[in-house]
Amino acid sequence: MKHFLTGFTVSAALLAQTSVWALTPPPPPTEPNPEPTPTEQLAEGRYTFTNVNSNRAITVSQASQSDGAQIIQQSYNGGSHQQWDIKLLNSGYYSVRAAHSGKSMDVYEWNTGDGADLRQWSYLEGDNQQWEIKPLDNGNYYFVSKFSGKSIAVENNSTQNGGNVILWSYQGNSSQQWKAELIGSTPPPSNTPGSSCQSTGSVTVSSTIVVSSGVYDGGCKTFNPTSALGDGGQAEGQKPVFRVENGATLKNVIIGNNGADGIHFYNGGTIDNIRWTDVGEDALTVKSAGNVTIRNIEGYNGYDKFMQINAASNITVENCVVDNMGKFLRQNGGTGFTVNVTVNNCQISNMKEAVFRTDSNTSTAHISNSRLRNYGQLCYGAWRSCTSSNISNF
Ligand code: ADA
Ligand code: CA
Ligand code: CA
Repeated sequence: MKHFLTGFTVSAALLAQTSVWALTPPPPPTEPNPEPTPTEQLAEGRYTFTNVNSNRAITVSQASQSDGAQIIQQSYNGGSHQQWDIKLLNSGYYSVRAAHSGKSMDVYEWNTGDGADLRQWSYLEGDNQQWEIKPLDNGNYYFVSKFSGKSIAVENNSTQNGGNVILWSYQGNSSQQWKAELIGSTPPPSNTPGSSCQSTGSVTVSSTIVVSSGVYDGGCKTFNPTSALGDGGQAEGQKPVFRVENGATLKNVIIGNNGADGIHFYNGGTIDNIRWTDVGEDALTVKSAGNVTIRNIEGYNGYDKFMQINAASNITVENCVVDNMGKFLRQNGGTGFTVNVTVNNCQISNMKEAVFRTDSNTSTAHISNSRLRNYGQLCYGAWRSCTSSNISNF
């Protein structure tokens, strides 16, 4: 049974009277462990919590990102919506936040009663979002809400997938006890300011600006292409706003709302402190082989690709914020040359298809120390290797 407290308030007294759970005899206490593992306060980290009665994991229903999403029990399948980051607060209680969303276990609608619903909500450090996680002699744990003193339980002692997770006075039942399994440390929040430019004025660009040596400093002006370069839509063959060649550097640039074909690289180069306010056909393209360094950038609202890679290259991306694209990086379809890309300290969200896509089985990708949200597949295609480390979801 899904709890019926949705969108309107029902008093705690009414809940207590009408809940079926109150009428169901509790299951027998768990078998005492013959050699009890000494239990201890849980260390901070990322955990799964598995119900002792049902052997199912505390899960945010359908991996929802929304406030108010149901918390239920499901067989554990490795999803980050079944993983919880716990942190000891100054109050002496823990925060308990879903790894996929960063949102908190929350006593829904500040309901003090037995049968109150447990939902996901943005973390506000409320008393209804703070928990004791108490060790038992049998090696298991139970949760106590700082707000209500009630314990986390599975409604009606359900053993089924989808069984609702609620609050109830602690009675020692196995459906109120949880196995805690540490699966890793909580990744640190990354520091991803993107570009620091505030626009200092605008420049009209009617032919591509070529940066062929040294450093071109755009002074944080907004560069607006005319229709001579393209319209920033999805037509191929538009011209770039900047062309960076032979190891030169382009820095302190805002590319305005007609993004045309962004920035092209020939024989390697560096871009630093760049913002695309509305990515055009794509944001940047590697046109010939080289080493490309990309740092302190942010880009928004590309229809298809952010980075288009049309030649063998080593690409380093450091500190980026990229939102709302088809793909973060695409090696040109059907090509077999080798691209090695490393991405560090980035925030990537709302990719319709993937973060990394290639058709080349010699190419590699790695992303580290980054935050991801709603990104489709991390690795799409034939990658020789495509790996990640220290990723958090938000
Ligand atoms: C598409 C298109 C390629 C190339 C690329 C790009 O992948 O199929 O031919 O134009 O875009 O560089 O934007
Ligand atoms: Ca294209
Ligand atoms: Ca293009």
